[in-house]
Amino acid sequence: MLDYNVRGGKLNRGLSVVDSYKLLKQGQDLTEKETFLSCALGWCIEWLQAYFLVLDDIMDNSVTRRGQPCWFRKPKVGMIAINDGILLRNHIHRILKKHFREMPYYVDLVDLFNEVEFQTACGQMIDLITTFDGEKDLSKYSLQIHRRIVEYKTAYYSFYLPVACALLMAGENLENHTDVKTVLVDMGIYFQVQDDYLDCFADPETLGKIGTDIEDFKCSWLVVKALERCSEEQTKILYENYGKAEPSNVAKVKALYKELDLEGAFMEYEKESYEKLTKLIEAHQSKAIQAVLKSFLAKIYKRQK
Ligand code: GPP
Ligand code: MG
Ligand code: MG
Ligand code: MG
Repeated sequence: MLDYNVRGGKLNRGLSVVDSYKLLKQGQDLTEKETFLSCALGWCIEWLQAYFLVLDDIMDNSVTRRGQPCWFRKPKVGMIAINDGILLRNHIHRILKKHFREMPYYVDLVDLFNEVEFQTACGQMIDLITTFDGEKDLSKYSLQIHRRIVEYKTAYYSFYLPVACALLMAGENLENHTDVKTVLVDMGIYFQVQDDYLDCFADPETLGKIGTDIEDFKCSWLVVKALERCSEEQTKILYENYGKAEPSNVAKVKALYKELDLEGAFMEYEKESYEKLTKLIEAHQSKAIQAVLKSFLAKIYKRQK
């Protein structure tokens, strides 16, 4: 179960703990213990990610993940996957206790993981209740709602958490770094817009997962942009076909996305986001923190998977 679900990802989040910690140490070599501890924290985030993905794939009725069937789709697994998700989660705190209990920042670390998990579950809740089957209504979808969902379901655990872990290891008080959090949350929103875009436009072979956002009636960045650009006639097509599982309905939505040049809209958004984030980063007073944020942005800019 661990080999199947924890491995096989890009390790962006986990490696960012190690990379960020190195940059915060400004070129000093890490001791063996520091390397080990930053790796251990990186793996805690990868286990957190595995836990979220195992459960998210059940909730989103997904088919594949990281180039293989979703864990719950394995004939011998099914809904046992829910308990596996819980076990993955429990191990985070076992790893923290085993390696960090003597550290002065242990309580802050435990609190950080708990808070971020809570924020993610809240984001997942809004994601799920806006798509609730009984009240499918596209007119309630807007950029504000999209932003609220993705800030909570993605940005905190994917972007703020790795850097916050590195800051705690470096002896920093997180309350003094709310400006760093703001930039990372914006970066996380950009990352989830990419995820929404790739869900429809990437090759599933490269992406490692088959998109389900159209079928699932998700408040995706694409559908929000489409609604902004649609004529009356096109709006009708969208209302009639969005959120249905039949391939012919999905194909009509995809054809409409092409007609509306959402690929172009995304390219433009990507360029603007990159410029905006770069400016925000360069305004930060600390060069070490600038380097941390820039290296994270470089990892995701124009990603294909
Ligand atoms: C990504 O949404 C968000 C998560 C994986 C958080 C899940 C949170 C839980 C509390 C279970 P997504 O559904 O767009 O991701 P993907 O496209 O990878 O399925
Ligand atoms: Mg999903
Ligand atoms: Mg989801
Ligand atoms: Mg997605």
